[in-house]
Amino acid sequence: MQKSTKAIFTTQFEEEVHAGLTDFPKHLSSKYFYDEKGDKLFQDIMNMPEYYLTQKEYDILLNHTAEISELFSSGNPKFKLIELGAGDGKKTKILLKYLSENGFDFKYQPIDISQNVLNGLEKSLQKELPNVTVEPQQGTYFEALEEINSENGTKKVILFLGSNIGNLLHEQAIDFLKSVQELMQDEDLFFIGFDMKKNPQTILDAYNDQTGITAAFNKNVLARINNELGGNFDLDKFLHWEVYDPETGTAKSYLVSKEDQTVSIDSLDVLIDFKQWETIHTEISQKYDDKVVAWLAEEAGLKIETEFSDSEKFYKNFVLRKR
Ligand code: AVI
Repeated sequence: MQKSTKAIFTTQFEEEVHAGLTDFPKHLSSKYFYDEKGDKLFQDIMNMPEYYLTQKEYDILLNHTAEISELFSSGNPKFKLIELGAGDGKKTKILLKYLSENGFDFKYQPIDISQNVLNGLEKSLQKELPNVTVEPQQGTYFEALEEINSENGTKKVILFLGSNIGNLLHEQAIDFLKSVQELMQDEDLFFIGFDMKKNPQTILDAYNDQTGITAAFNKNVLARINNELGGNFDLDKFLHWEVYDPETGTAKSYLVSKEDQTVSIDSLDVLIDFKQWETIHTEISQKYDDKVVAWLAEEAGLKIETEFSDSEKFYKNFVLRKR
């Protein structure tokens, strides 16, 4: 039985952890995977051979650099390249290098919630691509886009890479796309990555590596509860479990309790009971087909201008415009 007297939460993290672990079935949001250790684990995931997404998107950008750059500058040659959730910018640097070496008139504006991430990116760009004008902006995507919109007459090319949209349920994805669409002008472009449906085994392997990096990444939400909320989760008493439904295209991550156990979380003043084999659902990683992408775009008031893909059609980058 869950026991809690706490009703007032000081952070959203506290509130959502409480709500998720006292719900049935239990769930936690994948946005809480990311602290310094989670960021590093995600970097390691992106370097794993099984996690094809990063390499495929890298290949697309590398094989179509000139075409993509021309598209970005078509109509109005001066533009602001705005990246939502820029991370280490490894893939974006392919475009930045080409744009700067070929005299394109642009500024790069990475947006991230983490000032730490932005500082690292700015430093590496100063060293590797000193001619690129970088204007980092810390904050949520929408705050930042709103601010940029107030600079009249700046054409925006918005990048959202990595199939980050896949961590949202369709309904949330539509809301997200709509919010971006509302902040776009007619000449603006939205360049967005979608991981496509493929052999289910390939997808399962990407989220179930034998080295245990994805398991550690998934369990990092428990480590954060321990570190930040005074929890006493024993991470070894949980299994990382991945399922993929080829019909819906949804990959789901779980943490499964290996035994009956009770966990206390001091700052929430709560005891959480787990039955043996009880689950915590932690993440969805949605895979798409052309029809679903077209539907999402339509629902959000966007139209597909063009698309780029790798030779196996594992992954696609779509260019969207306001309808
Ligand atoms: C960030 N996001 C798109 C990744 C994904 O593929 O869902 C996070 C991830 N989870 C497990 N591996 C990678």
